[in-house]
Amino acid sequence: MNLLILNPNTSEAMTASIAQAARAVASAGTTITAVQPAFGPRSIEGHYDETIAAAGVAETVRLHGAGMDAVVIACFGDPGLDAAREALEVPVLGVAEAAFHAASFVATGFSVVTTMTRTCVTAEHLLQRYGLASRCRGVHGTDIPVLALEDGGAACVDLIEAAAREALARDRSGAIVLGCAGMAGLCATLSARLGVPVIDGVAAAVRFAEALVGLGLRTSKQGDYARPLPKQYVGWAAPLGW
Ligand code: 2AL
Repeated sequence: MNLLILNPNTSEAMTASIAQAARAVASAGTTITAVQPAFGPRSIEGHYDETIAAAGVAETVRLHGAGMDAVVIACFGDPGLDAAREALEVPVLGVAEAAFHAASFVATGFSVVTTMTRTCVTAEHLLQRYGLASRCRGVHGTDIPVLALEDGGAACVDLIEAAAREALARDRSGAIVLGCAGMAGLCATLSARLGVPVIDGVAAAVRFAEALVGLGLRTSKQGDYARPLPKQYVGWAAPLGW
């Protein structure tokens, strides 16, 4: 199957590390294409960044969605997820959504360890939206900037490990969700060090996407995920209208 991994930020280095993590877990028959928007913030660390990035996601699925069997939006705020589902018929998964579900399969309660503390509220809002807030026992910022995770983030691993240990104890959690797609390459190291399930949403989303395609499931076109209504878009967004 053809799987599009869409990094909503515009860091080429992060797109490359996300693609590497995705290919490491993908099944033999899965071809990964990793892309990023042509415009938008280098990293997504707040509501403003996320709003601009969501428009980049919308444009990128229009440009690269054809011929794909599934799409993964690889930023922990899942920007543009519902818009991408409207625009496409194939399954579209967000990495936060995938990670929360994976964690719920292996622990009664999990903690999220993320980047900037200001992004914690984004994860909390998503947990509410996905109906999984009762399974999350805490969302913790490390104040590691997203771009510090470029090139694998090896320098950050000790900080993330320390935050995860504190979260496991304080929250009485059984698993850790990594709260940034840029942490994907650290999952194996942190799993080995922490001795509990550590969930990287990129890996979880790749495997869930394969499962959905294997089940023959597609995005419902009944109701709100129907194609966007045709209308004129103006200004720089003119090519994005249907
Ligand atoms: C993210 C992410 O996954 N990519 C990005 O640019 N920002 N999320 C986060 N919590 O920092």
